[in-house]
Amino acid sequence: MALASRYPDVEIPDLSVPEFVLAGGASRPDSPALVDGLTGDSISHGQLATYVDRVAAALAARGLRKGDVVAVLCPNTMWYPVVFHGIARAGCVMSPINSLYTAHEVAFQLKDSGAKVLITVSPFLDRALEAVEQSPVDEVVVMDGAEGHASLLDLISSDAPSVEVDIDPATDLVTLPYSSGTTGLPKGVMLTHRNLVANVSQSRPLVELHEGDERIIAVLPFFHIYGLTVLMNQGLQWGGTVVTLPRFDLEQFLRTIQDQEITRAFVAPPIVLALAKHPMVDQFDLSSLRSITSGAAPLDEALAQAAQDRLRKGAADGVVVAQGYGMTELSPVSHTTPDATRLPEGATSVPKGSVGLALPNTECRLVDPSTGEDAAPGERGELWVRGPQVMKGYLNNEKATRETLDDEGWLHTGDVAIVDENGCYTVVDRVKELIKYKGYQVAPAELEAVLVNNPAIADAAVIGVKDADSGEELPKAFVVRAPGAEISEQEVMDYAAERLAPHKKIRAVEFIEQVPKSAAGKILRKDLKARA
Ligand code: AYL
Repeated sequence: MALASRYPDVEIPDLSVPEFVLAGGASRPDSPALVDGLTGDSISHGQLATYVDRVAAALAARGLRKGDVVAVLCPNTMWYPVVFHGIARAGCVMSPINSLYTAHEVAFQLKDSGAKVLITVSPFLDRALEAVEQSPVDEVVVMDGAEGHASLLDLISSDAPSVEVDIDPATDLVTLPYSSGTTGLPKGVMLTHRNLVANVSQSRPLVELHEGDERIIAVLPFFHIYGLTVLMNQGLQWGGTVVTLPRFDLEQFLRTIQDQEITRAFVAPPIVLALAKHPMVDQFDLSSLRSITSGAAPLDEALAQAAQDRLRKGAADGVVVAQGYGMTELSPVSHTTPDATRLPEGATSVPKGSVGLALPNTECRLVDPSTGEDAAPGERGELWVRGPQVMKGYLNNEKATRETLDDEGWLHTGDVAIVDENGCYTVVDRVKELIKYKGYQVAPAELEAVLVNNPAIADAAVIGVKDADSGEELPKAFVVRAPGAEISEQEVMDYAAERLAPHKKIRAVEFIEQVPKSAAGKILRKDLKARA
């Protein structure tokens, strides 16, 4: 039985992402669209539209055509949205790469996505070039410039004719982020123009928007779909100002909220933890904030309350600290906590531990995974989601697509949830392999594949174990030593750390005789969890 959204459906404009998003600032061309939180430099909405047109023209002049993939390896700067929309306007597909990836991880994504161009920044150039050697990329653009490479300025000052690419929003891809989904290695998630346009449109009725007066802090990375849709595209579509920070530093974050009078912060749980606990928070005036929304990993209810109480400084109202929920495969949002004035009829508040309500145009089911039947009212079940934000599928991986997205269009999230009588959902468990470390994905299968490449390791299995102090999930490896091998715990951790981005570090090791497996050879992670 499908559970309908408590909100009436919204109309989803039949537009490409750049047409839809950039229209948000069209009536205020001189107001800032983007601000560099470190320097205060800015790009106005009018400039943004011009730069996007130029980047698209320059890409087309290089021979890039509709559907070609352009990868971007770059931290958050105010130029990232220029690049993303330029790529999209040219009809190309932007594949965002995690800034912390090793050359090996970058190469995997370049190869798998079939990227033709890589856009990066000079501090990452060595790593980028090492990765490009093993890939189909034929040009590397260095945004801030480097000998022998075109720069962003070169693209923006191009005098190539503007392009009019015929984009079908319903079928043409706009972005290809990577996610491991419920099982296995990272896969390209095919998101269409319509997926992203829908997700921004669907989120709108839950926000009490202050037209022309919203400033969003963008410290979560644009290379993750959360940053791309919620921080960048939603913020720009609102006609707001998106203030970028290249990395999370608590003092910079707090100072930027204060100095730029930030109204909305979309964050992950570690930032809420800092807001609740760190002494430095009291030294800044954060009273411009209207909401802080946390997503990407579970947020402890008491922690959310503590952060809110502290920031309100005893006042009865003020900033709301609440949660949203989503998944790369959902563009990414399916649930969020509305502003207080945007609650659906009959509802008075959203409990702090809840991820909020299903967005408009979003249907949900809670299904007992063992029987495939709908869970009884008030009971837990695997969350299935259907709506216009559901991905088209995984790139070149029909099997994984079929395992995740069924014939009726339901996306099986691998998360377990409950819903209350007001339609507020709470995520209570995760039944998929995925581990979340500080909101980042860690795919056990990827770590296992790295470990078994070590000749001293005969077999390995990785699970997440909850750390009592931080509440974080830590990747733990169960390792079977090869006969006669003497590899130590530290050597196992070092071996993985050399090959993988820092958030994928193995943080605990246990040696075992044999990895428990089913008759079909599947790792019995439940048994390992019980043992840990
Ligand atoms: P991915 N509580 C518990 N688990 C969560 C939550 C939450 N609030 N949000 C995300 N997850 C987990 O693809 C869950 O297991 O996308 C889910 O399947 O990196 C997985 O993270 C998906 O990880 C927003 C906007 C949340 C974006 C997002 C999350 C995008 C993370 C809320 O407003």
